[in-house]
Amino acid sequence: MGLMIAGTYHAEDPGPDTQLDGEFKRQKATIRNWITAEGPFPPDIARYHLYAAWNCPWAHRVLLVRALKGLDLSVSYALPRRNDQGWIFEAEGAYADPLLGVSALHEAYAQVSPAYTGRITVPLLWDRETGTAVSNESADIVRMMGSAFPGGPELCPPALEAKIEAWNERIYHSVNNGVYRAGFARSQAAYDAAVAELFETLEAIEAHLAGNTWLCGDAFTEADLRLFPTLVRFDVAYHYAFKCNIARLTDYPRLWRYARTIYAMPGVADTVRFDIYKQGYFSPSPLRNPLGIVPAGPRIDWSL
Ligand SMILES: N[C@@H](CCC(=O)N[C@@H](CS)C(=O)NCC(=O)O)C(=O)O
Repeated sequence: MGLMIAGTYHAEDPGPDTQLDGEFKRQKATIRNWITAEGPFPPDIARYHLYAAWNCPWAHRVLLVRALKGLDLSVSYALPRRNDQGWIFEAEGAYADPLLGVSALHEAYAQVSPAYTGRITVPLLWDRETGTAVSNESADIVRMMGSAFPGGPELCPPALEAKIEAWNERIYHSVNNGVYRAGFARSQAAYDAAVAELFETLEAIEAHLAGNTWLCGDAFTEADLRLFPTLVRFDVAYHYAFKCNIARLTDYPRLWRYARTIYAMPGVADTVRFDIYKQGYFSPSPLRNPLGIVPAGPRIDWSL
């Protein structure tokens, strides 16, 4: 992971997210404006552009909102493997940046502020009208897009907000970020704690799904949307690359059916790229995968 300091990008490992006790702590996002009718960023989808990467689970949240709401939001996809410039783009093709034509994402961040200091992350929501970024926090982007633009399922109905928040909080810590806490742990103790919490929550969700179709009862909500990117990467990436191997997703009958039900929702399968997940999570890493060899399997049938 790298870090931009006063406008200059520094490639770094372990980067700012790993503490001395070996525990991985994800830093907070730095750009947090909101799309609102009254503010400088009005709900006009044609103004906005998304910087994403297929393998990033946080960017995947935004790709899911885009798909489920049928939003006409243009996207630049970074190459799945970061290099010493972080997230990079090609000059043309599927990994080009048609908006600003940057070759590395840090160049876009430098346009937000020439002295920008912080991590260079996707997703990044861009406003072509003001030539700056709206937000680099996926949780905010999902919430603001859910309410600012019509169409698709109501992701955060006020009556369910407290339940949604409770699941979000638990799932973020132990599952979405939990897999990273396991995979990026620098000590046995940090790994043991992360992996135990992860599987405890998966077991709790498996039990919950015995009497409920969705996390918050009868309706698909933001909580389900935020769980899916981790589930869809689980068996091809986290199980092996991040040592989350107490069980596979396919070992949990209800969770596995639930994940396939989301996968079957209109537009969702188009947001998923299993081969790219493997490319990304099995990138060369001195700590985790020095030779960068990508495993061939597993073979999984996602049909319902
Ligand atoms: N808080 C951010 C986290 C995003 C994030 O950590 N993205 C990762 C990719 S999966 C990234 O861009 N990492 C690059 C880096 O840290 O250098 C969000 O949820 O939007």
